Amino acid sequence: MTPHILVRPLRDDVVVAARAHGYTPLQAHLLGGRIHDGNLERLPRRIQPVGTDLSRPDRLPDIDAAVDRIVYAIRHGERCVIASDHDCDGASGHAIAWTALVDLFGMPPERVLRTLSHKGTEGYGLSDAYTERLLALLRDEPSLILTIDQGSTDERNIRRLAQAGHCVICTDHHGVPPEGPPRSALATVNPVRNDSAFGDPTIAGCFVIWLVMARVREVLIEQGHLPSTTPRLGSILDLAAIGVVADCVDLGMTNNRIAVRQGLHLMNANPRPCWRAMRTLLKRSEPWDEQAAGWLLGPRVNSSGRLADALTSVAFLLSRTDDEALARATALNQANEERRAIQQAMLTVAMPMAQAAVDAGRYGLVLWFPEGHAGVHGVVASRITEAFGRPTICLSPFAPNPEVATGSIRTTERVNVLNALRRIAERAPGCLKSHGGHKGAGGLKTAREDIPVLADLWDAAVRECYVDQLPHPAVWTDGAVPGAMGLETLAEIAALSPFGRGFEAPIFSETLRVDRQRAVGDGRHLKLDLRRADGTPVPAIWFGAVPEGDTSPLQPGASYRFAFELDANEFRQQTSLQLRIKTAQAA
Ligand SMILES: [Mn+2]
Repeated sequence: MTPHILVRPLRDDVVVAARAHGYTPLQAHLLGGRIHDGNLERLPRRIQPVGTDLSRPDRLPDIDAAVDRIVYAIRHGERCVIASDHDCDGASGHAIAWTALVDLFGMPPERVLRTLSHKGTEGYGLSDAYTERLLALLRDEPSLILTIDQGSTDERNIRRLAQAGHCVICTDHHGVPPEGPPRSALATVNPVRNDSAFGDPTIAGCFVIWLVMARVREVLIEQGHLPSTTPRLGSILDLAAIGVVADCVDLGMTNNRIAVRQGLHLMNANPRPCWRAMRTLLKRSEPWDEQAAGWLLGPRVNSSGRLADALTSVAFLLSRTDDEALARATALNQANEERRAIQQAMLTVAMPMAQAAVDAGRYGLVLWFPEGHAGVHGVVASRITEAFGRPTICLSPFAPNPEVATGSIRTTERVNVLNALRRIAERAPGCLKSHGGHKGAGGLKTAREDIPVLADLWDAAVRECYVDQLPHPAVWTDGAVPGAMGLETLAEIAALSPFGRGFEAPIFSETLRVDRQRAVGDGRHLKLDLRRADGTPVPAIWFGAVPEGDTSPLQPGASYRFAFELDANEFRQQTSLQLRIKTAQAA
């Protein structure tokens, strides 16, 4: 399906305010498409916030109880157990907790146990299997268990841990069930709780634990347990930046922008061994930016958790020496290659399945892969969602019990995953064995025999959000580039970074004439000489333009409406601007 090229609505009041604040016409145009409220007096501080703009951590629900208990454990030499999710956000949060407890607060490393749920064999959260592993591991001594990026929906297993004498503190950012946060946890620090006064429900799981540890440091200093010279938590924000970027949280929000900006700054200015090693391995000469963190680091840190035990990811982040870091980076890189191969194989099967479901009139897609790999579900679901513009659930057998299907969910702008799942749970109690997630993504388990029921209910839940419109893939753009295009255009754009979900990287759309085209690489990519309406020539590259076994979709001399990003092209030590084409339509 060729995506529709759409133009973002522009808020004129934002454009005017941005010009008054000294932004260039291009920058004001971009801000006008990205800021949706009238809070404009402190516009520059919204775009480039500083540390003092962070929301106050003491407004997070239960944070005082959590901090007091962690401080008590540190001061009394209790054993602490980190119990984190296995994705990049979980691994980042895990590394933050460990670094804070051991490196900053001086806990003996042997008193901090590192555990992560195993995606393939234990599933998400404090599952039965993961809880049994914890109970066996901790049998010899009651411990303080800190969940990271998980736990809000796991009352049943938290109660088992508490009954065995352990104290559980949940730190999380996932949805809380209607009956409230887990009662058996001593504290549930979660910004999405109904009673949260924090004011920002969009922060990542790694950032929740970062805020908790920032408060723990303050209290330890107040109590005289630590010197006031103890490094601030800001010194380890690099570990949060990667979790924040990889979790695709809203980058229009101040807290997330601070984490990413300051974290990236640390990754470049004072890189720890892991960042240096990955740059060496990937032969990357440019500094880390949010795109590289999202596309290069995120998937690699995620890769070990997708296919095996995510401890390698945490060990990579915590590497003390360059040699250690390089060995772990190499292992992650290899896991990422394997993940890509599995993903490619699954996509080859998934695309025709999705097409068939679309042809059958489905708005919401449920795809079942009897041979599928749960480790790459999420990525496949997001590719399908993007390609067909329809919210998608990818399911495959749950390894410990193949009668159960486990799935990942991705969605479009219109459909809130958590709301849709709640509606399904209401209409067919028992259809969902477990479910969780947030607005933009989620996961579930269902009995294999219930998949057809789930498929109908998911389609119905999606359809309710599309009563006035047929779902279709779309590329949202900023319209035509205002004024000339040059290398300085790139600098103007970069000054507004970080970009990501909620504050999208600019994509423009213009009608351009094709002067010349030539296939490059394996013949699927096109190098183009295009011409703007005012006659200016612009070079362009279009990766994957030519479908396999087909010819170019473009005719020389004809004009098309292109959607494109602006990119710097380095050739023979000369840098020039080129367009990176995303899609084209007849003009
Ligand atoms: Mn998360």
